[in-house]
Amino acid sequence: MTATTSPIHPVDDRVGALVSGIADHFAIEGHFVSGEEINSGHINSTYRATFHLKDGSARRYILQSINRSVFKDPYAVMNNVEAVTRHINSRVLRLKKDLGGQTLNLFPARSGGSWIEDPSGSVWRCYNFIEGCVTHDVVENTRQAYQAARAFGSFQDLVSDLDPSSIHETIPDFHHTRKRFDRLMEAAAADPHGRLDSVREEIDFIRRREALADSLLDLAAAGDIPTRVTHNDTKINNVMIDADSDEAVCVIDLDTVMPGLALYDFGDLVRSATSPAAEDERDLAKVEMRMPMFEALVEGYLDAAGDFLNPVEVSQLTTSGKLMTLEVGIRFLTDFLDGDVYFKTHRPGHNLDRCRTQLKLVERIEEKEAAMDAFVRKVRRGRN
Ligand code: ADP
Ligand code: GN1
Ligand code: MG
Repeated sequence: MTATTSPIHPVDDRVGALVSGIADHFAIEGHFVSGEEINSGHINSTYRATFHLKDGSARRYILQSINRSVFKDPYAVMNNVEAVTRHINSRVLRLKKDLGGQTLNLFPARSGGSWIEDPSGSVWRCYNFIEGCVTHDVVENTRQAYQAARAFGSFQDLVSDLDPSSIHETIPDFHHTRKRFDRLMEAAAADPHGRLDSVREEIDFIRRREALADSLLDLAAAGDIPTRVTHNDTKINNVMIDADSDEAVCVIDLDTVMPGLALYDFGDLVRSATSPAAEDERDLAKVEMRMPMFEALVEGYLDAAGDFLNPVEVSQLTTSGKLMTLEVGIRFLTDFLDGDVYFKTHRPGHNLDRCRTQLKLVERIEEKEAAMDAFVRKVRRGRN
C-alpha cells in the first residue's frame, strides 16, 4: 500500500459515536460495530461505518455530510445525486455497460427520503461502501490511468441522455475559468489576510497565461464544443479502483454532476493523474507530466467517449489538461488569499503548496505540449 491510498483515521471513540448516531437514522441492516473518518476529499466530511449482520458477516457503508459553505443548496445536490444514481443504475442494468459489478446507491433515511438533517443543520446521506477498492491520490501505473479515464468517459456516456434541465447547477460557474481568474485578481487586490507579498510570483505566472482562461469558453460560445451533462470533478481519487486488478469499478463524488464541457472532465484527469508528486508536495522538482500516463488517459477516455466527442473536442485534449491545472491552481491561490475558507486544509500554507504544484505542472505540460498534441493526432488518425 502506498501513500496514495485514501487515509482512514484510526479508531476514535468520538468518531465512532458520531457515526453510530447518524447511521441510526438510515434504513440499514445489522448492528453498528465501528466508524472511522476518511480524509482524502477536500470538501465533504466522510466516514466509513461497519455493521455486523445476524449471520456474523460485515457490511460497510459511507456516511457523508455535505459541506454547506461549498454547496449552498444541499437539497439540490441530493436531488441531483438521486437522479444520477437512479439513471446510472437503470442504464447499467439495461445496457450492462462496463462500469463493473458495483454501482453507487443511496440508502433511504428511516424518516423517508435519501438524507437527514442533524440538529446543527448538516445534511447527511448514506451510500454503499464500494468493496475491494481503493482510491489513489497519485496514479501508480498506466493501467490505473487508462481505467480511470475510461470510467469517466463511460460515466459521460451513461449520463448523456439525462435531461440537463432536470439537473441543478450545484455550484454556479464552477468551471468558468474567466470568472475564476477575475475572482483571483479581486482577492489579490483586497488581500484581506496580508498574504499577497508572498504570492507575487504565482500571480505573475497566472497573469501571463490569462488568455488560456478563455480558450474553452470561446469555443463553447462559438458553438464548436457542446454543453453536456458532465461529472466536473474527475480527480483521480474520485474513482474507486480494484485493489488487486487496478480495474476502475465505480465513479464516486457526484455532487458536481451538472451541465459542463466534456473537456473539463478530461482536463482534470490530466491534472490529477499525470504527475507522480502529491497535490500538496513541497518539493516541486518532483512534479512531472508523465507522458505514458497522458497517453493512457487519452486511450482510455477515447475508448469510452471517442464515439460521441466531436473533432474539436478531441483536438483540445491537451489544452484542457493545461487549462484545468491552471484553473485549480487559481482556485487554491484564491483560497489562500481569502484565508483558507473553501478547501479543507491540514497545515498553514497548505493551499499555497497545492497552488505551487499546479503551476509547476502547467509549466511541465507546456514543455511537452507539442508531443502531447502529436500523440492525440496519432491516436485520432488511427481511429478514423
Ligand atoms: P469529497 O467531496 O470530500 O472529495 P468524496 O465523495 O470524494 O468526498 O469522498 C471522499 C473519499 O471517501 C473518496 O476519495 C473515497 O476514498 C472515499 N469514498 C467516498 N465514497 C465512497 C464509497 N461509496 N465507497 C468507498 N469509498 C468511498
Ligand atoms: C475538490 O471534492 P474533491 O476533493 O474530490 C474540488 C475540486 C478540485 C479538487 C482539487 C466541489 O475535489 O473541484 O479540483 O478539490 N471539489 C469541489 O483537489 O470544489
Ligand atoms: Mg472527492
